[in-house]
Amino acid sequence: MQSNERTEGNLTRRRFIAAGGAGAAGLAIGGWALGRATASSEPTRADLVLRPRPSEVEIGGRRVATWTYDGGLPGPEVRLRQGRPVRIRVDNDLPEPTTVHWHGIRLRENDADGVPGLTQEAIEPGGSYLYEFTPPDAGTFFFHSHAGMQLDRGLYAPLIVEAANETLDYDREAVLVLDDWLDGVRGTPDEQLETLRSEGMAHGMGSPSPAPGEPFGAVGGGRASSGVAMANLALAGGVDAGDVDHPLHLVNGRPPEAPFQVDVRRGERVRLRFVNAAADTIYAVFVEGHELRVTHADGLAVEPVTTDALLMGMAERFDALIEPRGEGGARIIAVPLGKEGRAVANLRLADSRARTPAPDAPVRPPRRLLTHADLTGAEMEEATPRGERRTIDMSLAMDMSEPYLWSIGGQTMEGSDEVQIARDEPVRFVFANRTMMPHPMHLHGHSFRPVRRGEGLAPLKDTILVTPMETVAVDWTADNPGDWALHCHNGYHHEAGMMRHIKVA
Ligand SMILES: [Cu+2]
Repeated sequence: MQSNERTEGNLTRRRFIAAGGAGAAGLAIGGWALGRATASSEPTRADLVLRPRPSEVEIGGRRVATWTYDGGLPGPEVRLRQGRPVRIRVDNDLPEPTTVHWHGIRLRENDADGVPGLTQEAIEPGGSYLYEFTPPDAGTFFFHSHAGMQLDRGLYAPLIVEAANETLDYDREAVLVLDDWLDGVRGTPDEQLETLRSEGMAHGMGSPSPAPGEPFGAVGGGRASSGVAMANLALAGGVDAGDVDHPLHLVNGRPPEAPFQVDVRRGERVRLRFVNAAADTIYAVFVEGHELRVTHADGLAVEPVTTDALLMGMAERFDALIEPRGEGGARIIAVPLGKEGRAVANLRLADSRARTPAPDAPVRPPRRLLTHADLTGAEMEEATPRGERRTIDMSLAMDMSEPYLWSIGGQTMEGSDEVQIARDEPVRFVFANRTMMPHPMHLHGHSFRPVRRGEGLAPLKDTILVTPMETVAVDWTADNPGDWALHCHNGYHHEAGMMRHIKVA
């Protein structure tokens, strides 16, 4: 089970910076003893060892059999320093092969990217693999298994890269990892996938969650983006937002009836790092009675913008500042689009006698819902490429040759062509979604910018939500040679063909 430090969760900035200087490699690991991997019996020296293994975890008082990293749910938070090399050894104690992917890290070391069959052979049961890389960017990331349906078990954890020079001013931070949960409660993810393959998507759909009262509006007050429109449709039951009916929605491994607590003081600036680690669920996330000042998307800085709620596709991350106010704290709520239930954590005010509202109490609806379309990217030092940009069709579709098969650019992963891109070539991927299902599209090793009609620099993203029947184009420059995955981050779609091999050489 989780250590006390992990459960309490809230490291103050001062504490984690101090911890950051303690490890031999400048590595701070939330809730972990430093240096545990240096015992003489270890076969390979590493700064940190992860042990994926079958575990029993407690979720709101019930014992659940699942797979975790080292017994915790989520796994141990890993904190790295920007620009500092790290060696992480993974000892596979699972009964199946596994790998670890460091999601969103634009690592130059292709063999550390963790895609089985593409960047490494999967780690066999009883085997080990040493991941060595240097995180180039600071920010909010996460790591997870990239093998089979293992992400929809408990094999995920936050990965925070601390800036070499932090410019954001805040007093305290909390990491909030969202997850949809069924493993050990309603079968296993593998059984769900089998059901989808044999019966198709009609099975297992949840009925729509209760709408938060009124439809969401746009952040700028103008025309709502397609993401806002989809969120409103999903809440009204007019569109499917997932394939699987997950019985539980968790924040940091906790259900609403035993919520994760974020302890804060009135008036301080709190940095909330949100990670959507769900396999099949898009969330609308908000803190009741508080505005969110969004500062980062997918780890990287954006022009700060104020909203009431965030639309978070699977594998997206957002950082937002809040200033706690009011009496008795507030609930942090993630409403799963098109599904029942909600995920809840508590913002708990120090020196307050009033209580936070009960997890299932009615929700005061947020108004403005922020999507990537509302963000302006911060200028990075990257050069804007000149000359022609090659456009590549990456249409998102169902492949009709089997009941549950998803394709990108007309091909499913099995036997597909490599997409060959020359080093430093400027390219545009066009994600034309020809399905009634949203797809969060993720590219490894690079970030891209969504193409905009209006002015303003789009934010850099590594994962972008493409809503039903929408077309989103993204521009990027292939400046990182290697074999990279492009895939939908719906774990079920991904496993059912929705991945391509991008070769940059
Ligand atoms: Cu998908």
